[in-house]
Amino acid sequence: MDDVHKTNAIKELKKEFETLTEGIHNKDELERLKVKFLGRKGEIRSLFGKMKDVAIEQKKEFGAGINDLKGFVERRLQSLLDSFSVGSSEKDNKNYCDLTLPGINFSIGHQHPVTQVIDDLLEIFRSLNFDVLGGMEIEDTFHNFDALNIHKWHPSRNAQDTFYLDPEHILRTQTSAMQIRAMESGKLPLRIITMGRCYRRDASDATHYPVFHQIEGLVVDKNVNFCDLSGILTEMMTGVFGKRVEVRFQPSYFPFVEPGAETFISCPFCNQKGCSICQNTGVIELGGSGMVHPQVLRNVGIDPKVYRGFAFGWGIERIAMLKYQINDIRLFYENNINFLEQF
Ligand code: FA5
Repeated sequence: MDDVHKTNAIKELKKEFETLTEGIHNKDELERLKVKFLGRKGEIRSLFGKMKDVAIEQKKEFGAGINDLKGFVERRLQSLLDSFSVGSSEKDNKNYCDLTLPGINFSIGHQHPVTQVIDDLLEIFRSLNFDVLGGMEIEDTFHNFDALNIHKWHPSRNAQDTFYLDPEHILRTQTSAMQIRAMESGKLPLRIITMGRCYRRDASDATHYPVFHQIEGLVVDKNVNFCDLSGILTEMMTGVFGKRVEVRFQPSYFPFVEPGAETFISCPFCNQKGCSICQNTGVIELGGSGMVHPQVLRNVGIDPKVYRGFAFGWGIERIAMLKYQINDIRLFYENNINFLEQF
């Protein structure tokens, strides 16, 4: 066998193999091709059989050429096999990556509905030029009760209602304690809000929880009145609900305001026609408010003949329940991800 012939035999076999691979559509056809080329009586074996006809000095080169071809055929057959394995079983091909499969959903954290309402309120009051005060959850009885005109015998001081840390320190029951701290600062006029957690030994039910949030507002100036209070509360609720709501006052008693009022808003869901949310009353109660009691001003060294103030304190969960139409406050604290993901 001369040089030309042996080179041609290898080249032609390679060409034939390449042509045949183009017509392969499944594993069975692939298996038949494998037997034809790599089988015991296959083409490559028969090429090796021609070795005996090759001159002794060319045997090495001829053998290397067949081995190269064999390697080429094996690699090509394997890659075809891999491509047919795609979709049948991932195990067959560890490198397989099906780009058509849906991606993995990563859970993205988001804000708790109560935090969302707190952020809304912050934005509203910043736009109304209020300062925002922080606050402490552990308060002394002077700021939480005494300075707010809450007498020693008042039932809210009872250990059944308040969490005492020691006889003079408690978990604050109301953000009104911050009214005193704000006025003690001596800066007048004052225009502040403060928000945060409050604690009461209330049994939990659909509208009460032992820990809850309040927003407290306080304005102290020389010439403020109930109309200003009404205007601020109207702005606040219109901002929260995104539509005009009206504020209505009903006389009520809080030791630190005079006159004091329970505060209602027109139901933003039925425009006062009556619905299940407002229990057909057309209005919804949201918290207390009133003109700061002259004695409270005196308690912090402010002359009530010169300055007047108004204040309000509302439950934030209550606002969030209305805004998102949630009928049980406990849902906020159960940390059920399915519930929280809706907001
Ligand atoms: C007060 O706490 C007064 N400090 C409010 C105030 C401030 C009046 C300034 C006048 C001037 P009251 O106890 O009613 O008032 O609570 C106010 C709001 O806090 C309630 O309307 C309610 O929305 C919320 N709240 C009270 N207790 C709970 C509780 N256990 N769970 C959830 N929310 C509560």
